[in-house]
Amino acid sequence: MTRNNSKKEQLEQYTTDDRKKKMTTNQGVRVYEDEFSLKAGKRGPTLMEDFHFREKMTHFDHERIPERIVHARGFAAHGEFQVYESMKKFTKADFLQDPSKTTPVFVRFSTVAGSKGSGELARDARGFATKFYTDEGNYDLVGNNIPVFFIQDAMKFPDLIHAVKPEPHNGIPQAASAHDTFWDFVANNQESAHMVMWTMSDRAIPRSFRMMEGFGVHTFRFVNAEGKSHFVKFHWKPVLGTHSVVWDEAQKINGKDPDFHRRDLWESIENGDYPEYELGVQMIPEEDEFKFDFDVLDPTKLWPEEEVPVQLIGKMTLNQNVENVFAETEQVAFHPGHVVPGIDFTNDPLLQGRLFSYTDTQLIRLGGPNFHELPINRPVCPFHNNQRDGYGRHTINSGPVSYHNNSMADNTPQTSTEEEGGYKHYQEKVDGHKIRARSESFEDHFTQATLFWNSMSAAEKQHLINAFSFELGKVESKSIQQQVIDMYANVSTELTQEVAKAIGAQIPEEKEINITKSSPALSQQNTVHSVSTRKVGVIVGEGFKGKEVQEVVNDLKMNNIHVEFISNQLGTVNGTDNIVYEMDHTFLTADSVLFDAVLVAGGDEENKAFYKQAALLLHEAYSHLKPVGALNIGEELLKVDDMKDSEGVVLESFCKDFTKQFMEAIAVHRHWNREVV
Ligand code: HDE
Repeated sequence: MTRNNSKKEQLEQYTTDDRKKKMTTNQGVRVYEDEFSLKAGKRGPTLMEDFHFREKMTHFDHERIPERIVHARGFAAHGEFQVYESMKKFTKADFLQDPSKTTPVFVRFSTVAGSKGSGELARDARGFATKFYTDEGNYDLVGNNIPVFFIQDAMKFPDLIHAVKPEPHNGIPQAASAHDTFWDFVANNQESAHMVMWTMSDRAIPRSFRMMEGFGVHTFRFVNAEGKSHFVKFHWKPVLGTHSVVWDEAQKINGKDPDFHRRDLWESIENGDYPEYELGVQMIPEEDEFKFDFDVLDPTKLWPEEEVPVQLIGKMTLNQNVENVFAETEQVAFHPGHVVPGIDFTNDPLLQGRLFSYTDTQLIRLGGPNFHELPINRPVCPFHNNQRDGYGRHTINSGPVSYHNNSMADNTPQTSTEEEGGYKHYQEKVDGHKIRARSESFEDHFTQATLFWNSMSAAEKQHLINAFSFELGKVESKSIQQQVIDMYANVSTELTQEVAKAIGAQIPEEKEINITKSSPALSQQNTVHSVSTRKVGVIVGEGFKGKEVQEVVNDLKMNNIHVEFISNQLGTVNGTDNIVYEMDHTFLTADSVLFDAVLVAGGDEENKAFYKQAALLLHEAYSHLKPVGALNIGEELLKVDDMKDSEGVVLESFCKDFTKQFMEAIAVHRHWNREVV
């Protein structure tokens, strides 16, 4: 279904439905035959004059474009944004003035390191890029799901990416940071210490694109109509909370369903479970620039929410899937330099370098300077200037004049005053020597890495220890392992000692770490918990207790929990009381890692093979700390290994209100206490 917004209306002009049409060549000539090339005799050679074959094959031969140098694996959707109340006091950006105004958006989520076909559950940062099609032109908020970055200066970006991508001599490993060159980079570029804490944390393996935060990372500026500026950091807060999977599960999902995240987004939108995110801003008045113990221009630092609160200023809803992945998701071109009046840059040296890179990369990826004319990239407001020609030009600019100043067209297209909406750069006074150097105020690489560690729950700390131990365990060089251990001795003694033990490295001398501060907002433990849109696999066999199961299933569905039935065969499975369910999966096509919870609902009492399969699913879900439940005979499966006494294990015979307790267990997401041995 196409929903109406100004961007979708614009895209409709370019959308073609080929169904029920006559086939033609690209020149519009009707095609007579599309299976056999034109030959000199039935068994003879193909003839050059076969224009249909030539055209079809040539187009096919040129179908691919270079994948993005980073963030190649991505998925996108359309939606809308609305501000809660006018932000006039802080910014003149038109789309942030009027709560009744709806601005179309297009959002692309991505992993960073992997190539286009890689698994989506890689341990990695996620891209979270939003294009707002405002009435004043496109505004792109090109962010990540982690609020800081590995490096402080764009100069180092090619080095960072070379280090994390597959090693060039053998092309291994794909979509993974667990290898020597990445960790060699980390140890020798210690500004990465803070970001690496995040990429080793649960944040790097999100449960869903719908359940991760987004961050603009850099410090931008809001500028109001009076010219007053505030430093601003942007946040996206998912309404469903921020949740992750566990590492063993992530690796298995990559095999069972490498499209897990895109499928989740696609299906949610198709089901009408529209993902929602609130836009938050942290603001610091310009005059307070030097009041903090971090430099506001340093992209390896966050602004603790307890010190600079996040104000929620609007909501984005993703409500429409793309029509065509190549035309939209692949051809969309984001750029942190696409700003509108009221939003401006700062001197963050990472941001400054990005302002160059994003147009540059589109020139090769999208084949020339006219990529702004591709339907997905076109603003919804008119655009006029004297730029002309180039590969793939669509616009037919009429008239002889393509220069400024001119008299032949009354000096049009005309520039605009600030009052008319002309973009006037913020007039910051800059005065300095030309110098290649890092500011001393950027030199503390460890304080916020420790802040992050201090803010984690016990389970999250354990995950960090495990992640470092996994990644460094895959590093072959003992020297690199030791360098990283020595580096993290500056962050946390506990972390370093545990990891050093796990990988057989030398435990470094204990350093005095005086950072005791923590920021509760950084822990996912403190996020929103909800059952809405969670997916439960319900295992049923022939003869299940119809009414009883139906009651549970209906209650789950009423709470917007998605139920999928699993059995040993597809087709229908019959319960008592004439209750019949159509199966969604067999034990072959289902896997516990694809569900948020598993429920064994009973049936097939005598079928040992059935219960063996059910037990496998259940036990794996249990080992990934998921809620598991059992009704009737299924309970036997949970009465082993002390499972029945564990958190998040719900047995019908032990509770009065099974469904209520099962849902409470689902809302918790993962029962971390089970990890404690
Ligand atoms: Fe990017 N980045 N980046 N990046 N980035 C690209 O642009 C770059 C950085 C981010 O879904 C590229 O069109 C440099 C930070 C996202 O299409 C490229 C530096 C953040 C996406 C590029 C950074 C990001 C990209 C590759 C250091 C979070 C995907 C293809 C100075 C705030 C957008 C493309 C999409 C993509 C360069 C650092 C986010 C090469 C030079 C920090 C979400 O231009």
